Amino acid sequence: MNATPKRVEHQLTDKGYVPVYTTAVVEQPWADYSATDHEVWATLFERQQRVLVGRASDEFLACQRAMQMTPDRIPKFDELNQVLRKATGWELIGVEGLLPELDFFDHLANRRFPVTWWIRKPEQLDYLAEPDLFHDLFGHVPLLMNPVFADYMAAYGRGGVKAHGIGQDALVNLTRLYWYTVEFGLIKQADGLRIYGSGIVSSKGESIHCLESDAPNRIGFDLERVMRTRYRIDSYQKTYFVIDSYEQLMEATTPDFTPIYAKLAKQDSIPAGNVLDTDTVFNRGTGEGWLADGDV
Ligand code: HBI
Ligand code: FE
Repeated sequence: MNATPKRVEHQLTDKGYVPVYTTAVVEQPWADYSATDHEVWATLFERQQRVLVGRASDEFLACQRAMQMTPDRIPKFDELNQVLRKATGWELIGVEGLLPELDFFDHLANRRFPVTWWIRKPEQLDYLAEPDLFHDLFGHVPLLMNPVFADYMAAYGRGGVKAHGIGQDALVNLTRLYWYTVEFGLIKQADGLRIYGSGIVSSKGESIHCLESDAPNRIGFDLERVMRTRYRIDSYQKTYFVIDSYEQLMEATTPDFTPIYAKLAKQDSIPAGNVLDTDTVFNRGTGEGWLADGDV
């Protein structure tokens, strides 16, 4: 198989020029996956399962069990959809990769999660610049089984469609919210901080770093604080935000964001590594290993 995804164009975004693929929804070409593709899935799955014990949130692990994904082969989207639709009305759709933002938001608003159909190559095991099947399926899909988080993701999509109509500043604010929750979020449990962000759970290094390194800040989630805070795309995050519960996340998205965007437009963005005296600080990072510039 090893067909590479069809690159249509490059879009200048806050992450620089990223390949933007066709917006087409594609059938998962499951029969065409090679033995290598299935081996890459198995290797990443088994490695992350070991790393996430005691690190991933209880809810993430419970949802993963409910989805019954296994390491022995790449799961079939239509099998997962039987389970997911029943649980929260969400479904997976196959895509070539990154979608233009409005398409992405529209899918989320309609409870469709776009999953890249191809999986990384063995030589990309530890890092690749764009979301592949492992990042999307292993990282993003399980928590869509949780009704509250599923509602948050749909509300986020609706917010994104609206923000697209308001303008670029609103989109940047909203992208930061996605980044610091859906991709790199931590949650407080009785037994300590745990991971729920997809960008972390699909990465071995960051799963360990985000909880155990002294370098990063760990700060209590606050909607406007997060929406003002710049982030990293080329290295581990300098700051991780901690929610108390998925309900807290859902409640944060209930107000109309329009007045919030207007207020934030008058305030400076906050560098990724800063700690404010108004922050609830779980850990003030040492900043070891941080790059001075490159905050997005
Ligand atoms: N497209 N397929 C896909 N997956 C994403 O996670 C994604 C995207 N397009 C845009 C995007 N994410 C981010 O810019 C969001 O913040 C909107
Ligand atoms: Fe992602």
